[in-house]
Amino acid sequence: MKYNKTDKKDNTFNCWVCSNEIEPFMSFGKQPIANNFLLEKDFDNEYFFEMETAFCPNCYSFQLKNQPSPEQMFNENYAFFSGTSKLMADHFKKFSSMVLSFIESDKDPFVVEIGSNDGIMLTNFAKKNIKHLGIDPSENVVNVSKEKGINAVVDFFDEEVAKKTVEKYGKASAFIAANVMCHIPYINSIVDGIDILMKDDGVVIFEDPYLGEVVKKTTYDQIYDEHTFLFSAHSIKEIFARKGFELIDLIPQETHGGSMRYILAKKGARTVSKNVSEILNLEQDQGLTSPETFKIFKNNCEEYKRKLLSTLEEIRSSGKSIAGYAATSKSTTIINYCGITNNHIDCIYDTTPIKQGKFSPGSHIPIKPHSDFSQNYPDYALLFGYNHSKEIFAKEKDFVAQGGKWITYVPDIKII
Ligand code: DWN
Ligand code: SAH
Ligand code: ZN
Repeated sequence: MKYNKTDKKDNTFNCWVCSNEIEPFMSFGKQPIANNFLLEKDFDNEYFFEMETAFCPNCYSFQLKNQPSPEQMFNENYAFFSGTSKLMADHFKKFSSMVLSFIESDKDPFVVEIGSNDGIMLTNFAKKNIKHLGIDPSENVVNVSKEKGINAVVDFFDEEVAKKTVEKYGKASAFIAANVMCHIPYINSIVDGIDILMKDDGVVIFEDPYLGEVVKKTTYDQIYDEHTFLFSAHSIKEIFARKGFELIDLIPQETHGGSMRYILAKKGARTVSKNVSEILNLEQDQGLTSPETFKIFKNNCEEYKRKLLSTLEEIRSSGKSIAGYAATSKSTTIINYCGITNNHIDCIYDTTPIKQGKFSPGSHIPIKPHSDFSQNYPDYALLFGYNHSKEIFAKEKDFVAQGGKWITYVPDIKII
């Protein structure tokens, strides 16, 4: 795998995409591994890194300067299981139908998904007996997908893995990914791999949290160790142009607080939707190609940090209790950047068994099973899983009925 960490004496580094020399515009301070829920005995050895963000004006990539190695983040103890959200399962069912509509004329369809996790997407292809392969380096989640009858391997996708895949299975009709492309620092090797893997008329469909939404709503919690990049249509266009791919469609998504689905094919192979030029123009208007935008973003992050902390402190000083709801990866940035501790929130309730009984990364707030929530309703619940608010509000009506209040911070800090 190609992963060359840069470590220069000044604060500059080479853009992960185009090697242009760039400098971070902001630091979120020392951050831990966002999915490293840990036991008390491991507190002293916890890994931290300085989380700094930069924008490359040459290829428009918004990126982290440093992050832990991919193996430190994605391994047999990975704590995120995609299947924890029912609405996401519905979302991926619809995603799979769209993929099929693109490859319906292919007599021998073959779908490759990277970041296939517990099989939430590929189960839709497996059920239809469509040849598929999932590639994901986190063994525990891959094992769950295999139990569902999915064909998957434990590996980090890159150019070499693409070659091995073609040797074993032949070329792919569709390369798909959700919330994983933005996790990969050696993104050029991924594009090389896609180029090797794809049939000439193949289609590339993936989605990730969208930079335009993060800037608009100041959802800086999308920035954490795993997210090397926050993409825009401009950055994806640049990243794929080197291998002759073009954007053929762009479809905004509501998932994960605002995402973008990117659809690409070899230049000239498929019709280009008018959405592409429309969204590229909107990005220009929003300033997603300009470094000035990120100076404003930095100020907005600092203001949100102050506001959230003062809201929590005000509630605590009135003697009321607060608990976190959903120990999301995103909450690691909120908690550690804002300086939220066990003095602010008593615990975080979460449905994932391997997080329960452990402590949150960095700030060491206890994680409790979701089943305990209704036994000990707090006065206020801080909604770390705001991207699942529809699903969560629907199942927590009793919390509100008995007088509980939600604290949300996207798009604004509100008590509801
Ligand atoms: O990009 C990524 C996305 C796809 O998923 C990964 N890098 C990691 C992960 O991010 P996240 O942890 O912020 O994802 P979610 O889906 O916002 O949060 C999942 C967490 O929320 C799980 O620990 C389960 C919990 N949860 C809960 O306790 N009650 C979730 C739901 C829907 C609930 O009702
Ligand atoms: N697609 C799922 C999971 C996203 S979490 C969803 O949207 O819910 C990101 C996943 O990407 C993790 O399971 C992680 O193990 C995997 N991953 C990270 N780097 C990868 C790489 N180089 N190749 C394939 N998968 C990778
Ligand atoms: Zn660049």
